[in-house]
Amino acid sequence: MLIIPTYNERDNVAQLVSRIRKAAPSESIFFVDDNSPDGTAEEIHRIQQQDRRIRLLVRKGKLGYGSACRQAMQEIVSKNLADHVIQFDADLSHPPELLPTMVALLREYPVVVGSRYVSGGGTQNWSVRRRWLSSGANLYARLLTGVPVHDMTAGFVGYQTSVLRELDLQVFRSEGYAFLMEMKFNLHQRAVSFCEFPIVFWERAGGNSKFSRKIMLEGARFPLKAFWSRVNRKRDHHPYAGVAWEPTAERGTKPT
Ligand SMILES: Nc1nc2c(ncn2[C@@H]2O[C@H](COP(=O)(O)OP(=O)(O)OP(=O)(O)O)[C@@H](O)[C@H]2O)c(=O)[nH]1
Ligand SMILES: [Mg+2]
Repeated sequence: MLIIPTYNERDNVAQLVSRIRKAAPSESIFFVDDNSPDGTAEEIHRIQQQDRRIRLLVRKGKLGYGSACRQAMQEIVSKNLADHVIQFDADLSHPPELLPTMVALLREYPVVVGSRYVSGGGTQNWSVRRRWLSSGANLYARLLTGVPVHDMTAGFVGYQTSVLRELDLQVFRSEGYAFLMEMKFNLHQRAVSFCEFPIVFWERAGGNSKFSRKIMLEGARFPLKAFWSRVNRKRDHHPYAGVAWEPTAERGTKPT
């Protein structure tokens, strides 16, 4: 099942669904729309009349990308709706033509990442500045989080549902693309392994980006928080961790 969060994507959804259907006719789609003022939900509702495999959840207002993905994941897990879950953007940046590859890899691997930063992957219609910024941000995220994934902010990601069941999604807080790092970090902490395959990411053709200063700051802060939690984890697993050490007159040595 695909999870596609939408906010003001009315002009993209028809083409998106048509390309998805050509590549993956039987894959269910779960749209989560935050009551887009441009009428995205009405457009999805119209498409739904001809496509029974489309689910639509309309929320009260703009609650964020991260929370949209989490809510859909929680529903899929709790109602056992599918054995795999694939996150996908509505702006045609991710190639629907690679869905069969994603689904095939998910039969073998618990988490599959459509990656711009492995051999054969890349970006189209991005300025040199944006390319540098994105690869710099990825390197920063990879080093601080310690997650061995080349594309830490990849949003075309598939999970076996059993893996999502292990996560406590309610404690996740990220709203923007930091959510993508938060997922990968938490899975890595649980020793889940990743498979990356190359994709070419297309700059959105229509509609507007929801990228904001707040989302950027959250994205810059998350790797720092992850690094701090790694340091604490290491300290907690230190042999002396949790052992109160009071030197005594007889035995002034550290406990062993
Ligand atoms: N439900 C919901 N969806 C959202 C929200 N913000 C973004 N989205 C959707 O999440 C996906 C990714 O958002 P984009 O605006 O493309 O963000 P981005 O890919 O980081 O930015 P660009 O590269 O400029 O496109 C798109 O399908 C959006 O419509 C939100 O607050 N709520
Ligand atoms: Mg986008």
